[in-house]
Amino acid sequence: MNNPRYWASQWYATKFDEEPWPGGWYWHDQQYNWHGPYETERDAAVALKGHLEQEREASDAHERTRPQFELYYHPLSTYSQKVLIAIYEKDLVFKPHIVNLMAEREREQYRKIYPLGKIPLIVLNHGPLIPESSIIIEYLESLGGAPLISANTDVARKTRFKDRFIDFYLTDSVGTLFSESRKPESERDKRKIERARYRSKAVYDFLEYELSESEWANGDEFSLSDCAAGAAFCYAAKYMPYDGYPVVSAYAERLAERPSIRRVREEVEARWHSQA
Ligand SMILES: N[C@@H](CCC(=O)N[C@@H](CS)C(=O)NCC(=O)O)C(=O)O
Repeated sequence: MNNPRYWASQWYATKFDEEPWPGGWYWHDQQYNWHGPYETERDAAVALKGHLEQEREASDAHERTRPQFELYYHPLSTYSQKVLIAIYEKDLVFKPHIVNLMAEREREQYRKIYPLGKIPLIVLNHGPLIPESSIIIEYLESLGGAPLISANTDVARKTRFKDRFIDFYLTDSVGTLFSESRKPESERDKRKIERARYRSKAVYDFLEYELSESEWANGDEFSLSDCAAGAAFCYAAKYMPYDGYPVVSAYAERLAERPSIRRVREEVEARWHSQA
């Protein structure tokens, strides 16, 4: 065979007999650089295969580190924590934008992106905005990683219910108790505080019963509702202790041990220290 061409993918090994190169077998890369000479066609083909594998690995590594979306959030925001827990569970890559809503200019700037000024928010590469933590997590399901919403519609409905229940009646109530606690005693709204305590207690009562035989909020699989609880329980015990709720208390400990939640709480700690 004189000077044969062997196609391997779009690149090939070929044999040159004459100058300018020493005779032997060669392969060329994407930039048309020739590599060789090799003694045999097989040696050239093996070297070419190695090169293509290296290129594929480099491209896979690049894909794995390429942000899949942008996230506007703050490490101290409970609803941001809920989404971060889901992101860490799924091991997704994102471009972070920390938004400090306490800073007026930053808040105004952020409202140009999302007029309601609420975090978290994700922005997809091709433009659309996805606000609302639960809807964001629904979207994250399409990006792969560990599923957080069951394919079984009945299980999924219960997961979504617990997510909403925890958000509306625990997270928001803990938020109220926190903001009221920062006011001087005389300015506190007693009715608001009472309602927040009543609602938080209703969530604890429900979880105390519901979790008595399961590891996570919706059975034995960690799910969307645990993302909500992992975030709510970050501050809940301080304003609404688990006294008299042994099951809730044990669940809170399991949540605290979960690597995704530990990571989120380490970021909370780091943020507090950097602000101190
Ligand atoms: N229902 C929304 C709630 C988001 C929310 O209230 N985020 C808080 C931070 S944890 C916020 O943006 N607060 C600023 C504001 O209400 O203006 C969700 O689930 O994402």
